[in-house]
Amino acid sequence: MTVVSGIQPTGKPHLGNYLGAIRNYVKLQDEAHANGGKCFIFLADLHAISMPHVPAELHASTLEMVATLVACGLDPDKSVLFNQAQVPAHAELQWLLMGTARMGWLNRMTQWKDKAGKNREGQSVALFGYPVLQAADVLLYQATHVPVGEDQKQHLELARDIAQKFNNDFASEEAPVFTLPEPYIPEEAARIMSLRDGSRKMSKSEPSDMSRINLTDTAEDMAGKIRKAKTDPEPLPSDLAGLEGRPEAANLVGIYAALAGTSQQAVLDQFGGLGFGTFKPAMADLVVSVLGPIRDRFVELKDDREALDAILARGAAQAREASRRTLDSAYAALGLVRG
Ligand code: AQP
Repeated sequence: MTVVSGIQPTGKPHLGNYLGAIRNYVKLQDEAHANGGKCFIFLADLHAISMPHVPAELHASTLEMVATLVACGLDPDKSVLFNQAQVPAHAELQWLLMGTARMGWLNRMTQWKDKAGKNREGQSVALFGYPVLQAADVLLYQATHVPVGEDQKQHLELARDIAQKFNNDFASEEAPVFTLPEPYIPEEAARIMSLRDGSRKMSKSEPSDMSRINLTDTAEDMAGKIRKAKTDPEPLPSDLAGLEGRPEAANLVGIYAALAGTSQQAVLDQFGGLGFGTFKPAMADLVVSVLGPIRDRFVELKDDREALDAILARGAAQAREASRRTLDSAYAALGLVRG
């Protein structure tokens, strides 16, 4: 079992990142550790430059994200925790895979279409090639399990297509260069939506801070955002069918269930027939009880830059070592000779 996943150090990590991805990193880290497997979790700083960014803030944001991941339960003694910029093999393999990825495949990516909008011509080449770097990220370590939110499923399928075509074109069936990665997307909490609009995913880049619960928010901020979350005037239904056509209500029930570790039906058994005036304070208590301790640990860790830099340096050395063999095989398979 080899677990690989990454998160961009852009903006503040939110409840969607936590439930859709980070919580599963911790779960798989512990499973891998108990079974002699490996877990690589990286800060995707190379991905972050695909959109406008402030260079002077990138390293500080990266360290802040490391502090958040550790606060959430990632353990540098169990996982290899690093940033892409310190492991040149990521950028190198991306280039090697550029010859295999097809324009048509990338053109179909929903994230590209969403982020580029109507201004495709004005986007960076890096935004278009983003999924190829993502393929390199996981293929470098022969990943078997890739914990991601639902929005990244399409990119993982593309990584499989790239790996398959590369293996077919440049390797033998008996000795493939790449393992085909599997996405790990537990059904619950695969897609957490904005608190202001149940049709849009909760996102770091959404301008309104009221649309998301940041892992670094205070208890008062969290409770305030839940109190002001968009809902409808109806009470909660007593079965799942009653949530149809009510995206905001469905989102809040989904968040509650994911945090309480129960089913959405169990939440409706408890709150069906009651209004949001009762449900929201109960939800705020639950959110604060789960995220409050994470925030407290984050506050303890965030200013110790030396310790955070040391975690990244150690992880990068381990990642450079772990990625060498696959990178060498990819160069050799393409007929590229290096010294
Ligand atoms: N709303 C979400 N629900 C469930 N999972 C989510 N993820 C992101 N948003 C949700 C998952 O979090 C992981 C890390 O995300 P990322 O920072 O690398 O990329 P992202 O998808 O670009 O995150 P954001 O918040 O949406 O950032 P912006 O706004 O910058 O694009 C991924 O596994 C992702 O699936």
